[in-house]
Amino acid sequence: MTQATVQSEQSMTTAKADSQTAGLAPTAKNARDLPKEVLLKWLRDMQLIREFENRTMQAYQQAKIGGFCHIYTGQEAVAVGTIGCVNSDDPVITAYRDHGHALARGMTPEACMAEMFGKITGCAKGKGGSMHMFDRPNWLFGGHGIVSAQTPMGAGFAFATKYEHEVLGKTLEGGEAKKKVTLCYMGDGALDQGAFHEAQNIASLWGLPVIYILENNSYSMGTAIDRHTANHENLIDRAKGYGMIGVKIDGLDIMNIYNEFKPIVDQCREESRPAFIDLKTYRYQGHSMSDPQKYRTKDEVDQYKDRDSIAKLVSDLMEMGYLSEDDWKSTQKALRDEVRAAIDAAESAPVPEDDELFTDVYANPEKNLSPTATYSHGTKNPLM
Ligand SMILES: Cc1ncc(C[n+]2csc(CCOP(=O)(O)OP(=O)(O)O)c2C)c(N)n1
Ligand SMILES: [Mg+2]
Repeated sequence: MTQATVQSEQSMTTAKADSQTAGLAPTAKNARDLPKEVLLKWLRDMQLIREFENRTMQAYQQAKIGGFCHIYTGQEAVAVGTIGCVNSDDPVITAYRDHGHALARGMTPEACMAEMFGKITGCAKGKGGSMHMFDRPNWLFGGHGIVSAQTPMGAGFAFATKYEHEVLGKTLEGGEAKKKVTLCYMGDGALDQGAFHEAQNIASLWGLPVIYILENNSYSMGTAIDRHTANHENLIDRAKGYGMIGVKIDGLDIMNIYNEFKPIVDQCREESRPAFIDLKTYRYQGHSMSDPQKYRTKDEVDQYKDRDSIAKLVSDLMEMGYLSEDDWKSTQKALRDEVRAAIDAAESAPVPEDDELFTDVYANPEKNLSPTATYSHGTKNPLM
């Protein structure tokens, strides 16, 4: 396969959403009034993430995936529910536990899995791996491994979209500028990083439409939140200190997430202001694939599994008459097949050519401003 063929195939696999004809978020006030298709799509996406993550763990244990790898099971309702409240061309940025956000945003399982296998068909052509899922056509800007590094960038995206709308009157590409909201996800370990406080200050001072979504799973690696964060039960007070909207939401019930989160998205978009959401959730697996989990009990994990967000949505949809036992079985089977196909495709895809090492690594928008000014894609970086 030539490089050109690989690249055009790859952009087809990741480019599900067309930024020019962006999908709009639904408008119903209550999740129960949403069209049946929307609710079934949520269930499908959550189960896709669960299946994908279970197979990722297997592939990792078989040493088909290298590097750090963080599993999202337990937290599915957060990515699917919050992304379900925004338009498909609103920017999204997150930390390293990012497979769920990528899939919820519309990245194909093939592109996501191949990225972890280090293959050229991956969303970052195999150079990013598990922690760096990027999908420009679907407005996903990472996947970031440095705790809290994404929080100032979230403010930056909100600044850019506000500037396009209010100052330029068009996008940098010359398209229609709209009022956009940026979703910036973070873990509880990012709460006390200085970068986050600086970002909140600027976001509030300049009225930036960014929503910081704290995926509060109570642990930063092996350190429980009551051991790493002061006044952790009243985190939204911190947001108020910065003059931001601050709301605490139960993140295990996707209908509840929609009901509480959608009005905040609408307000931030309309009034161009930032928010901080303390979304309580739980991760079922260890911090990463190498975590003996001595810091929590099996009982605690089981208590959260008893409140599983997928089981809750299945039972709600059955009670509403939108889903039968047979439908659910066939959905699960179809997703198992889809993820298996993604694994097979990742396994058989080629690894990147050597010159990929120097492609898409540096950008030189301003020629002559840096010693790498003469560098162009595919050529050797003069600094190396
Ligand atoms: C600045 C920085 N310090 C330390 C680390 C090491 N580290 C990686 S993940 C992590 C825990 C972060 O936990 P949290 O933000 O709660 O996210 P979660 O893993 O729960 O999704 C730490 C300390 C890092 N990547 N970056
Ligand atoms: Mg955490």
